[in-house]
Formats: sequence, structure tokens, C-alpha cells
Amino acid sequence: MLRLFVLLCSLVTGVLYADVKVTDATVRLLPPGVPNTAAYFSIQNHSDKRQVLIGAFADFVAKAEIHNHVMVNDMMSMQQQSEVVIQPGESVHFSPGGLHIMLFGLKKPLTEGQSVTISLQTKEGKSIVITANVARPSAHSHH
Ligand SMILES: [Cu+2]
Repeated sequence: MLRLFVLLCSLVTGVLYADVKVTDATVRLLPPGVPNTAAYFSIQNHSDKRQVLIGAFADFVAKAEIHNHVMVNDMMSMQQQSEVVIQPGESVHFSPGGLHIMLFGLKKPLTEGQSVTISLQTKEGKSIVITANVARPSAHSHH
């Protein structure tokens, strides 16, 4: 049983390079016709160097950006982030209402349970490739 669980997890969540690990990667499934969506995951830095995310790429959308929700004049709005720093030994959570990968302009409709690939660019010029599972918002609860 445990082995099956581990296998399923590694299929659904993501991978990594070196000492950076991505887990619980999901892309929100929205109603047909909604052009933009978002990706969420947790990223853990097991290395002894800080990791700096500076951008994202996904071939199934026109454009991907790192976003955060911020308060501007008492209004919650989203802003693109030029850097997200993950200190050695720390984790950063991308989750609804906070950091997310904004996915603009879906090239074709997503389906529930589909796997999609997103890569995160680091300041060092590396790509962290994530396999994310397409899921309905209600199917995935976050802290
Ligand atoms: Cu956004």
C-alpha cells in the first residue's frame, strides 16, 4: 500500500533538479471559456544555497508569470513578482490567495486529472521542471 501511494505521489507531483523539491503541484481547473488560470505547489530548498525563482514557462499557455496577492489601497490585487527567494532549508508555498504561477491564455481547454508541465526559471539560469495535476479548486484544499 505504501509503495503504491509513493508511486502515485511521484506521478502526480513534481520533480526537481538537485536539492530543490516541488510537491503538491496542481493547476486549477476553471469553467470552459475562462482563458487564465493558476498553478500552486510547495517548493523545498534542501540545498545549502538560496534559490531565487525569477520566472516561469509553460507551453500550454501564452504566458506564465510569478504572481502574489497584495493589498493596494485596501483592495486585494495580483502583482507580478520579479523574484521569489527560498532560503536554504526552507519551503515556500504557492497557494490560493498568495503566491501562484499565473497562466495566461490557455491554448486549449484543460481536463480534470490531466498532467501538465511547467518550468520555473532560477536566477542561476536553471529550470525546475514541475509536473502538475489539473484539479478542480474544491478538490484540493490548502492550509
Ligand atoms: Cu495572478
